[in-house]
Amino acid sequence: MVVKVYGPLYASPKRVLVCLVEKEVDFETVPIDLLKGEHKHPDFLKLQPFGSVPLIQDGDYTLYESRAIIRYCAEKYKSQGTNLLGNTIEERGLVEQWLEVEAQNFHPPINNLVLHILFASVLGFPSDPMIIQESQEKLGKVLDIYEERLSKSKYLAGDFFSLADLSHLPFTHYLVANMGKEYMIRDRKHVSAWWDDISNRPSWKRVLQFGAPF
Ligand SMILES: N[C@@H](CCC(=O)N[C@@H](CS)C(=O)NCC(=O)O)C(=O)O
Repeated sequence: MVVKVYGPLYASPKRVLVCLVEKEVDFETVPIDLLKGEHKHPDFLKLQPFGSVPLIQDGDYTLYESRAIIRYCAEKYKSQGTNLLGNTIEERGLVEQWLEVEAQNFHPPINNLVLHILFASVLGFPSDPMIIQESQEKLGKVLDIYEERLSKSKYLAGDFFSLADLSHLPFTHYLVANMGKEYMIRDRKHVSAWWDDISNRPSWKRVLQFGAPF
């Protein structure tokens, strides 16, 4: 069965694509152009009523929310590809903990930076310097905690690569490659080594080949 992934050019769908590559799951992509408003088209809203990507279809089964999708794929395809969930209940607990940290602590400030530095002009709203400054401060504090954690273990949940690390790839890539903020990673020795490790995985290099919207 081939999994269909909608919206492959954007960051949140890339979280799903890199998971599918790690799990060695065959997939095909369905382009959705956010700039043309295709995510608000009634046909798309029937599948994803909140009108955002990613969305997957695995046979008759439809699922949205990128972190729900990666949990589903890592569990469903447990016996193939990279184990992304840890080997014990305790390891799984730590994977879940750091996935939540990514979603609740890391993502809000980095998403604000991406929106206000990279996408404000394309999306047609004014970039707000106060939001940029506050978000950068918040993200710096989160990364200080990562630095401490990564001085004790190679990856976030322990000495094994997991969904928790993978979930950071798309938005950290924007920070490093497109926003002139690479120093936020490089100024922190252990975060920097972690980033080099996870961003050099063949899975992520393959996903980058899908390109970006603009
Ligand atoms: N919490 C959602 C967020 C998805 C999201 O924000 N997707 C962006 C692309 S990266 C999008 O579709 N933006 C258009 C919109 O929400 O109107 C997830 O993780 O799947």
